[in-house]
Amino acid sequence: MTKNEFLWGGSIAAHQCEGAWDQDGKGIGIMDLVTQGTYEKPREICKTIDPDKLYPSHEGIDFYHRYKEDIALLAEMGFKALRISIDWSRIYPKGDEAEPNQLGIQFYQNVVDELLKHDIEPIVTLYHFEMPVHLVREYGSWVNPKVVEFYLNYCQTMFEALKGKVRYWVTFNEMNHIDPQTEASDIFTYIIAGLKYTEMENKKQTLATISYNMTLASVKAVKIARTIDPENQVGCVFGLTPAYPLNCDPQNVMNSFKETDREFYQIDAMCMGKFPEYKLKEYQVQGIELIVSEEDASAFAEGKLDFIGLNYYSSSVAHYEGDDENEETLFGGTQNPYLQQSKWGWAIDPTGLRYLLNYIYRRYGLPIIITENGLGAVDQLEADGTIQDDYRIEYVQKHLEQMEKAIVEDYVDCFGYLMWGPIDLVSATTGEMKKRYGFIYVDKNDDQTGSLARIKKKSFTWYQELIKAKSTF
Ligand code: BGP
Repeated sequence: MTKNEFLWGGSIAAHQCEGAWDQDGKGIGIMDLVTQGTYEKPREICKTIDPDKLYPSHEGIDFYHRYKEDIALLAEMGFKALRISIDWSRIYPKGDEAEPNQLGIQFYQNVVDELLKHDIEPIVTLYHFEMPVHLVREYGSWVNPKVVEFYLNYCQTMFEALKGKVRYWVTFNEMNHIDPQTEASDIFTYIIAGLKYTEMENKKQTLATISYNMTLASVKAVKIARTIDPENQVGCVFGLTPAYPLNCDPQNVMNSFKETDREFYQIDAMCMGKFPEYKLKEYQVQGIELIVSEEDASAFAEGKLDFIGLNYYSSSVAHYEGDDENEETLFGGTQNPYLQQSKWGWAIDPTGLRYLLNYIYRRYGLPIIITENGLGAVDQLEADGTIQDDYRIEYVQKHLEQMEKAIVEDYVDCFGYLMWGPIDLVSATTGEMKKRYGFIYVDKNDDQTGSLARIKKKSFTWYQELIKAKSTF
């Protein structure tokens, strides 16, 4: 990669693509216990593996064995960067071992070497819903500060193992869905911390503690990364949704601000050098106990992020006076009449991307990389072997137009665009293969049949040409 070259590329996550869930010493990760679901039927979170049920992470798209072929295809598209995640349970199968699993380390070294061979910058996420189940069962997950220590030990192992090869690190993916102020669905608290919301005792206290410990773990990881290699650039990825007001009723505008803003307190903590006072006061009033020790305070001061990763898929409509706040929906709620939705009910809103890029940049002044964006859609494999995914091209194109406006007209420092799931993979929220994002089709169906063959979609060539045409803004 030449300096200042815009990082065109994509993002994938270990549990959604690797498969090989029990090979080469890997332990059981939290997502290995989650079944196949659909839009209508939520994924089931099991205590043990039931041989009669389907668990999509077990095979994924078999990236574990096919990474060379897959990376070659991404290189053919001209990718400048690929964001991967490391599955913690491959490195420390139970999470609390004294020594790491060398085969797990070797796999990621191989993947990173393969990327570098093709001149693709690896961007490595250390925690993308992949936590050893043992840490949840034995230690109670992130509620326990010991888990912070295990996480830091794991991070240190990977910083050392990939030193000099990986420059961009991401401490966590989307921890922002953890917020004690909101009701959560089981799948969201589970994917982040391995715990079901409905089974949590003292929900607010538990969520606040988990969130605090993860935030603290992130700032401490930043410091370790820099100590090991001052060249390391460390970010954290947040999945953000602007919540628009239903109308200009000032109360609704205020609701909109609050709903959008409530996902920012962890970013404040990671970028402003201290855990925000407003959050601590909020906790105090609610009887939530949280003590920021002196040691924690210096960790926040010393572990500020180098960049912010933004996952953006859609906007929403904020709760308004008189609506039913308790309505149980996954990204549902009130639909915006100005926007169309994907088949999975996600509002398609390119302008929301420009809005967020501006909001984040003006608040923190840090470089931003779009770490996820894309359209989950049903693709049709035609008889002639082609996939005409014009809807995907249109989606990405429109979002890129807004990104360009943010960079060129609003002067936002955005240094890359990583499309989510450039090769079809398992959906995180529903577990489906049918919900496809890729430029590359994977022949695999929800009943786990299929040859796993990779087929280029129409969007493959489109993205390839786009990358060729534009190396900076
Ligand atoms: C993000 C996650 C990804 C990815 C994406 C799309 O929140 O970071 O892992 O899955 O959402 O969601 P889904 O796969 O459910 O369509």
